[in-house]
Amino acid sequence: MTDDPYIACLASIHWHNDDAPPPDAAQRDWLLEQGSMTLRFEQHCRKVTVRRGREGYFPASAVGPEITLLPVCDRYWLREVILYGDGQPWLAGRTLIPASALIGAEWALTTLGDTPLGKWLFRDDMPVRDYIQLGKMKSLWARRSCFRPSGKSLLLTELFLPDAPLYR
Ligand code: VNL
Repeated sequence: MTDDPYIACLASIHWHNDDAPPPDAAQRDWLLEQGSMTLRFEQHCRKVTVRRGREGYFPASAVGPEITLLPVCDRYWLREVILYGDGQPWLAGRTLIPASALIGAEWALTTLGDTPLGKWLFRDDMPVRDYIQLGKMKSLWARRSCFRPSGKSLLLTELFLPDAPLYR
């Protein structure tokens, strides 16, 4: 388990269907951001930094319900982070990718270290994003998306923490 309470919150997000109350216009603009959230955060602070939680291969049995959103595989690469804007926690992020997809360019995903994922994902142009599903953890907004770089599947979950600029 993770020792960071914000990362632990990623497991209790309630995912919305179309019937849930929508975010207000300003928050909606953040939540439906198509480009890199790291880049967007960088416009609201001097420096964005990453602190990693769990990172590594996990068996399918350890992944949780979101596994149904990804291709079947016996193990998955998991990366959990907190993203900070000028030292304030702004976002809890979780990335899940089937191990079978970590070939070719995608192998670099395992070597990101403290470099934000967006620097890799958005390096050339906009990768294909299947959908954005919104959700909430108490009063905090969350979203998740499946990206398809070179036909592979990458599930990103992002929880916007209380200090994040979208609540201002
Ligand atoms: C990371 C950075 C992940 C920014 C994110 O969402 C994010 C990361 C999953 O470095 O892992 O918005």
